[in-house]
Amino acid sequence: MLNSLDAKICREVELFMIFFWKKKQDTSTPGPSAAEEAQETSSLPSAPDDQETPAPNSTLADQRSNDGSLVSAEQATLAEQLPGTQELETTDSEKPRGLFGRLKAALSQRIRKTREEIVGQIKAAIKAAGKVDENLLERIEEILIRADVGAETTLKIIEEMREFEARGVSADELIENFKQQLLRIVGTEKHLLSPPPERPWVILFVGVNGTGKTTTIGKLAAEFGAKGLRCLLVAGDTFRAAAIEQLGIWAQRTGAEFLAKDMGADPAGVAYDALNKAIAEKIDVVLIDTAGRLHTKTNLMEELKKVVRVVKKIIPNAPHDTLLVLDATTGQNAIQQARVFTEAIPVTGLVMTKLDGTAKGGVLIGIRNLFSIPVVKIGVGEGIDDLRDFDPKEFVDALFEEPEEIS
Ligand SMILES: Nc1nc2c(ncn2[C@@H]2O[C@H](COP(=O)(O)OP(=O)(O)O)[C@@H](O)[C@H]2O)c(=O)[nH]1
Ligand SMILES: [Mg+2]
Repeated sequence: MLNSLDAKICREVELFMIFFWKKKQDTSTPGPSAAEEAQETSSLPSAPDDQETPAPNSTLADQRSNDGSLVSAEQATLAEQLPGTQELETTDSEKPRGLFGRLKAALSQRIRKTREEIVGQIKAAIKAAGKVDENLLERIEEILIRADVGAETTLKIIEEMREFEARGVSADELIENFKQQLLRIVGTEKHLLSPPPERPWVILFVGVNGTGKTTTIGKLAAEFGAKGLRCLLVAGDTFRAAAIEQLGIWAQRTGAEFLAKDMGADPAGVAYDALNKAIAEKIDVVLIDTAGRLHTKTNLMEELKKVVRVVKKIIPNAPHDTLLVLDATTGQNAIQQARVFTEAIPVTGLVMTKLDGTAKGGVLIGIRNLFSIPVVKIGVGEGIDDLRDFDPKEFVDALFEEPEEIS
C-alpha cells in the first residue's frame, strides 16, 4: 500500500516534471509564422470526409513518463526546492496515516454509496450465506449488476468465483479473492495527466451534455494555476450561450485566460484563434471545451473531428490529450458513450465524474475492464478541489474500507 512517503515522492516527481517542462519551454522556438498560419487557414478543409492525420498518441506516450517510481536523488532535491512542496512535509507522529491516509479516508467517504452497494452488500451476503455455493454466487451477480459493473464484467468476475468455489474456498477467502479480482481489472498503475515536451499543452474535452466537461476544465485550471501554469479556457461549446458564460465564470474564479466567440460560432474557428493566442502569449495549457449535444450524433462527431484537424494544423502533436468526460451516475450509458466517442476520435484519457453521491460507481470497474484507455481523473464533488488523480489501488482499497476505519 502507498504510504505518505510514496505519495510525497509521486507529488515531487510531478512537480519536477512540470518544472523541467517549463524550463525547457522558455528556451524553445515560437510557433508557426503568421504567413504560414494564414496559408494554413485558407486551406482549412471544410468537408467532413477529409483525410485524418494519424493520432500522435504512441509517440507522445513514449516521450512521457507517467510512472513516479523512477526518481533520482538529484530530481528529488530539485523538486524539494519548488514552491508548494514543503506543505507535504509530515511529522513522525502523522506518518502512519499521513497526507495520503487522509486523502484515502476522504475518498472512501466520497464513494460511500458505491462502497456500500458493492463491497458492503457482498460482505453481508457472504456473512449470511456462511459458505460459498451457487446461491451466494447468484446473489453476488445480482449485486454487481445492480451496482452498474455491467453484464460482461460481472460475468467475468462470477466465472472466476465459480473456480474458487470448485476449489472449496472459504467465505473469508472469497472476499479477499474478490478484492484481488478488482485490482486485476482496475489495474494497479496510476496514469497521471502529464505535460508533453512542447508548449502549449493542448487538452480537448469531449463528452455528452451534462457529464461535467466545463466543471472539470474549471477544476483542472485551478490545479494547474496552483502549480504556476498559465491556462487558457476555450469556449468551444458554442451551442448554448449559458455554456460560454459558465466557462467564463470558471476562468474568473481560477485566474485563467478566457477565449470565446458568439453563440453559434464555428468551434474549430474558436480553437484556431485560441491556439494562436496561446502561442503569441506563451500560455502553458490550453483547455478546450466542446459541445456535448448537437442535432445528431454524426454532426457532433464531425464537429469534434474538425476541431482536431484545425488544432493539428497549428500544432501537429496537439491535442496532446483528448479527455472523454463520463458521468458515473449514468451507469451503463457511460459505457455506451465511451464506445461511441472512442470509435470516432482518438481519446487518450477518461475522466469519471460524480462518483460522490452515486451507487452506480461500479461502472468505473466495467469501464476499466472494457477499455484500455486509462482513467486519469475522477470527480468527487462540485467544488473547485473535487477533482483527483485516479489511483486504481487507492480506489479499490477505499471500496474495501470498513465504515469504522473511515475518519
Ligand atoms: N456531484 C458532482 N457534480 C458534478 C461533478 N462534476 C460536475 N458536476 C455537476 O454536473 C453538472 C453538469 O456539469 P457541466 O460541467 O456543466 O457539464 P457539461 O455539460 O459536460 O459541461 C453541474 O451542475 C456540475 O456542478 C462531480 O464530480 N460531482
Ligand atoms: Mg459545458
